[in-house]
Amino acid sequence: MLEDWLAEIRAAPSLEALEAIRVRLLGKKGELTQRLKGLGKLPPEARREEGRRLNEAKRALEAAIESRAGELKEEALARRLAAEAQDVTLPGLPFPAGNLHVLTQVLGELVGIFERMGYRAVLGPEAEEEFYNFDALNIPPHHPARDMHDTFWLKPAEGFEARFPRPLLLRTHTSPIQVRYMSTHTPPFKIVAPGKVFRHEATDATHEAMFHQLEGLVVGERITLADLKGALLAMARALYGPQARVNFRPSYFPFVEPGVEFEVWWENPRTGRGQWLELGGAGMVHPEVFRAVDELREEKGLAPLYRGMTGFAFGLGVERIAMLRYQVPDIRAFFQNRLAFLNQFREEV
Ligand code: FA5
Repeated sequence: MLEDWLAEIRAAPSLEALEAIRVRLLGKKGELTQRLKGLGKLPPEARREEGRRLNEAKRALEAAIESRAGELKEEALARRLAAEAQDVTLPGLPFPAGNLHVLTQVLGELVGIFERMGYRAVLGPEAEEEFYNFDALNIPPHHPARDMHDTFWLKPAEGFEARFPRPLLLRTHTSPIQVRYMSTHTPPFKIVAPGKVFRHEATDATHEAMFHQLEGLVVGERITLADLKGALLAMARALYGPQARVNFRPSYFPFVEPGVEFEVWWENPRTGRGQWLELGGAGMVHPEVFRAVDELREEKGLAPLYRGMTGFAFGLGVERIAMLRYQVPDIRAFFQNRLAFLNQFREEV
């Protein structure tokens, strides 16, 4: 009898089944409990013998139930752990690697070319004061040159007017950096300044309301137009190879005298055909700009150093270079953020 019960306990398939067996055998009305209760009806000698046997059986059953319960609990835990396990060996989701925008790449290349010629790269603010963008560059109010730069004016948020006493605008060119740099630095020096510029213009295939320029400024003694041409020719050769040529056409910018527009002879390696590519404006720094800089320096308590200085400056459109190099027919493609377009210009890594 005991062996059958023990076998039944060892085979109990679940904790519930085990509990049912325990109640059936050891519960208040359980089979073994009944027999223990029945001991009193036996004669004394048989009672002792039977009592010992039944109590042993009871202990054996309790031990077996406890042991089986332990087994079942362990099995249940193992099953739960298996079911809830995370497979950390699954391969991760591929994360697309980004890359620099094509215009950032071209600007970086241009800056690198000039850095190798000893220029220092500097930056200026995109939200600029009217004074630096226009007045100090010899473009007084009502000067027609202001119309040519259709300007985005910034209005201070309500309550912040006192923080911005002077009118702010989105710079229409990188030339204000010339004035900012000279007002705090001592010549001679050579700098380039890359960055975004903004014009409130109707857009078309070659004009955007936001585009990029690279400004250059060299100031020292006896700087000439020939130095300017030499610098631009070195840049053109670095960009387009030793055959590159640079051409100057007379032009007008209030902050240079004489002023030129310069073009670079560019041979399309795919078609083998060449063409003049108009890149930007340039010239010798106007004495009025040096005068404005010295005035500003005196206001800041710095020595006026620029009277009688010579220097050249240039400012070129970066999109033009990228459009020709990569045969991009519409400047607006650069800023539409379509990956199919941008992914064509992945850098080699
Ligand atoms: C200027 O902005 C002068 N600051 C350049 C300069 C600097 C002259 C230093 C003398 C000395 P301009 O407005 O021409 O000049 O613009 C320069 C170049 O920017 C143009 O030749 C052209 O390549 C590019 N550009 C001008 N407007 C746009 C536009 N809306 N979209 C794209 N590129 C433009």
